[in-house]
Amino acid sequence: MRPSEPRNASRRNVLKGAGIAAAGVSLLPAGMALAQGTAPAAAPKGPKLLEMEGKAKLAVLGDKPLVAETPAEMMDDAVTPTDKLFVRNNGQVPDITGDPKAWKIKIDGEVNTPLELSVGELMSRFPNVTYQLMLECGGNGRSFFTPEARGNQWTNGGAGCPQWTGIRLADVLKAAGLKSSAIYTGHYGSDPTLAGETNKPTISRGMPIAKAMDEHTLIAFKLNGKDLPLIHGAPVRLLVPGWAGSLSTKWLNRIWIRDKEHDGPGMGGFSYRTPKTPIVPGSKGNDKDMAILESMPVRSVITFPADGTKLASRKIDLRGHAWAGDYDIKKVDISTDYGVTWKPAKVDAPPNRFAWQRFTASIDLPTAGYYEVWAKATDSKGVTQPFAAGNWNPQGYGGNPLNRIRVLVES
Ligand SMILES: Nc1nc2c(c(=O)[nH]1)N[C@H]1C(S)=C(S)[C@@H](COP(=O)(O)O)O[C@H]1N2
Ligand SMILES: [Mo]
Repeated sequence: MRPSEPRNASRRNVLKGAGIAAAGVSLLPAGMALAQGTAPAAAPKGPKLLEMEGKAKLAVLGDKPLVAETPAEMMDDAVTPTDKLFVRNNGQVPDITGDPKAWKIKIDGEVNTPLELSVGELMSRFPNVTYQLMLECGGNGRSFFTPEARGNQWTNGGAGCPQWTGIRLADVLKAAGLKSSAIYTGHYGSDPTLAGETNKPTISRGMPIAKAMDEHTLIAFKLNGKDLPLIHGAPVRLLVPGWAGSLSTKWLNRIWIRDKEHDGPGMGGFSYRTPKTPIVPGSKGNDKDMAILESMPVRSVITFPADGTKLASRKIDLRGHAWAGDYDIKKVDISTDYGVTWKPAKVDAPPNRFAWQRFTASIDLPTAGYYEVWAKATDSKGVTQPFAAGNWNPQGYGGNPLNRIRVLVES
């Protein structure tokens, strides 16, 4: 099996921004030959860039529905700025007007006291908390699968770690009183489907009660200290850090407490599920052999320098972020010789659980010329990133090969 090349790398070359130019470096030519032993990247075509008020020029992966990822070099901020946070819609953006504080959400099903609370009541009745929390699309890394898996071809940019303010879902569930029959949640938002239907959910996922009761699982109304923008789920959304982003329902209007695993759209078939027994890549698979994807896998992204950078010096002050679903990062190792030797990067502690961790490394390349820099993170359970996306599945979940960038040292 060949290692996964930096996918869409030539595509990303188009994105080099002012930061790179300011550092006195320019770009490798688009379509530059890759090092011996690696396969050429996908056809070099520039990405469509997002043009939306309040959003940076993210790479558009689809426009109906709108899906846009954050290029690796735009993931460099310690706290993801709102304009750089990726966007993933499954349907249309709802038309929401009126006082956001009057917006209501319903908690019903296996509870002693079904609740219908306005956002204003939620804010005043329960403690408001702020954490820096990962939001990561379940399909992040999908483009690294061979053969291509069905869905948006995310590289590593379906992820971000901004600051979220909200109330704990646990507090609301305690107020409603969970019955002993409560085992799972089912989430509903107000977005019309792509076809424009408003009488059925676009997507409706859920989680085991234990995850719902985690103190970091929020009903969020602020993003980086400001009211949630409409595109990110205003007036309120769920934020279920560490698990597939699809659980973090935007435009939230109902949480249904179930006495069995939830069965809304996005819970069955090959959606957000990975094979219990590895299947032949490219095969149809059997949806009876699939298990729900819960915690997201360990991942690292080099955010500086950008892939394809020409460097004036052999010294690189490398930076990146690593994260691992429910777990912390134990170490990140860096290789500049295709994985023959590895050196540990410095890894910072997270500001709180479920936040990404900064890694830095001072690299001294032995000569001028072409190098790849590889990063490989290991989580607190000792699970590390593979060399190639493994456990292939039809819809491409769990693709987390080590991260690779290419640099050319000119002197
Ligand atoms: N109501 C609703 N909530 C939703 C979605 C959606 O299509 N509708 N997409 C989900 C998916 S798949 C992801 S990855 C995250 C993305 O959140 P963002 O667009 O704020 O980055 O929202 C989730 N919440
Ligand atoms: Mo997603």
